[in-house]
Amino acid sequence: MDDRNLALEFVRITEAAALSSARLMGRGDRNGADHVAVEAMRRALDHIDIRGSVVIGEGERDEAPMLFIGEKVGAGWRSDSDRSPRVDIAVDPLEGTNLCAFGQPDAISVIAIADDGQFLNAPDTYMEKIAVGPECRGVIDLRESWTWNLERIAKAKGRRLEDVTAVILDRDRHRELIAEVRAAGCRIRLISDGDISAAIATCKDETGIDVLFGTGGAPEGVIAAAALRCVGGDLQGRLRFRNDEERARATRMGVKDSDHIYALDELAKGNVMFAATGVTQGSFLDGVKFFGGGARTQSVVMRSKSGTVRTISSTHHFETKPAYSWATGLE
Ligand code: VTB
Repeated sequence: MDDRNLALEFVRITEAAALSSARLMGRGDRNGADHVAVEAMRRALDHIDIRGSVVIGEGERDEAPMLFIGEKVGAGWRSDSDRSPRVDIAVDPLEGTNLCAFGQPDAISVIAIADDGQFLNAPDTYMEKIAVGPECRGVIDLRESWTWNLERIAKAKGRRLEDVTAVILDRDRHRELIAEVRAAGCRIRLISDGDISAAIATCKDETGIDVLFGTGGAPEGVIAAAALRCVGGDLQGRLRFRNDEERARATRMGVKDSDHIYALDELAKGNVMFAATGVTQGSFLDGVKFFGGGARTQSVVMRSKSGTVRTISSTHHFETKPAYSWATGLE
């Protein structure tokens, strides 16, 4: 894929989804906020000259009306020429639906693109993860204890354990993990949702986050892996099933060894591209800010091939921008 030219196009997609859902920030309606993000993203995708297949999306065809796994998206499918690139698409139109619904930080809209067949077809189950920034690439190991990993991270960063900060989803299932990290003497930032943002935060010094630990969504693991491939971070993941049905679903989707530890490039291989726009104010991206007749957004777009990270601040004027009104319905 000629992802150089596509990069800016993809930012428009996450901008559209972010603008739509940001309008509903704090209204307590997570499904509503998600729904408008999905719709805007789906419409925006349809204007891009690609032949895209959704591999990570809103769920299986029977449970999601749009952006379901296997859905074909992009203008390329409607043209006779075979020129438009075939790409696989992983989306989370609103990562952190609760964060948006309650006006909490770090809700983002994300999309990741890879060549055909390069993303893990992750079933909609859980994934246990460790994610770190570039300085700790190659030092983590999910087979080892959390303490072992913390010690290696502290060493790689030339820090005392007391000065290492782990971000962990605040869930009952993490009680032992949290106790172990506390016993190791490390700092913890507990978050209510949004482990894609948290994984990316490990790659940015200003966030003060050194590592993401714990179990979140498997699809989110693949999207986070795409982002970390672009910025030179590292992530390992192991699928975790809540019941036999989830296990069976994973087998149907081609998972052979359910205990396999996926390395970064098994989750997202080859050339990948990642774009995200902030919905609510966050540690890694600013949220959408409205003004009379328009809004400002902040996005990031990055490619694994070049490693270039572009931060894009945009000012949108809804009246003069049919490109957004058709996708978002905003005026
Ligand atoms: C995470 C997080 C998401 O779901 O994947 C988490 O990144 C999974 O855990 O933002 P739970 O099922 O316990 O929520 C989210 O929080 C979205 O719900």
